[in-house]
Amino acid sequence: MAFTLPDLPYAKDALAPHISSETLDYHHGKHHNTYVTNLNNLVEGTPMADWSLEDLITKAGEAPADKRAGLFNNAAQHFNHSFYWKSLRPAGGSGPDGALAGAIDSAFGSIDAFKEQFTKTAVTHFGSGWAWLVKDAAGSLAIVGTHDAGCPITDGVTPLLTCDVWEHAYYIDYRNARPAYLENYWALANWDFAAGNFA
Ligand code: MN3
Repeated sequence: MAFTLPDLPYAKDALAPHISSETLDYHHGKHHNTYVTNLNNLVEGTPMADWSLEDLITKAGEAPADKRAGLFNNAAQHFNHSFYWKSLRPAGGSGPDGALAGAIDSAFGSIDAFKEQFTKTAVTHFGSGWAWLVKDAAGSLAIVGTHDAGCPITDGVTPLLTCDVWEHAYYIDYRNARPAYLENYWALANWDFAAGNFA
């Protein structure tokens, strides 16, 4: 079964002015779509066409050697971007509350301290990659950065929220100013999505 590009869970102009519809045209319509197309081309006509997306990411090492890197990169980027679209929602929603807010307080001290630490991870990440809030098997929260297509499910942790820090995520709106993109990210962070993943 072929993989498909998921629709954005909001209108293309719904994240403006923080993230423009032009950015989403390129980021969702071109970048993410290309990962899906590449992934389908790599698995077509092979036994891996029956693998789940999660298996393609966590068991890419079992694929033929000449396909491993391409499979991992395109499968993980499909997962990461699908997760990123859901990590965002139009501005104006509520902050974290309930059990997730309590877990953030105990892991980082406060919501503001969490945001500061996540922002630092995202802004100082060298080159292309992702910043994530994750939960480990014991239920503890942590902030991790992954390089390029890196995806935290390969480390057995549960992602709760992510921010794409590849330049294509912010260059149209913010040029080289990754810190400005991160400031605006907090207006869009989807805490309901994070809470659902935490539960
Ligand atoms: Mn991206």
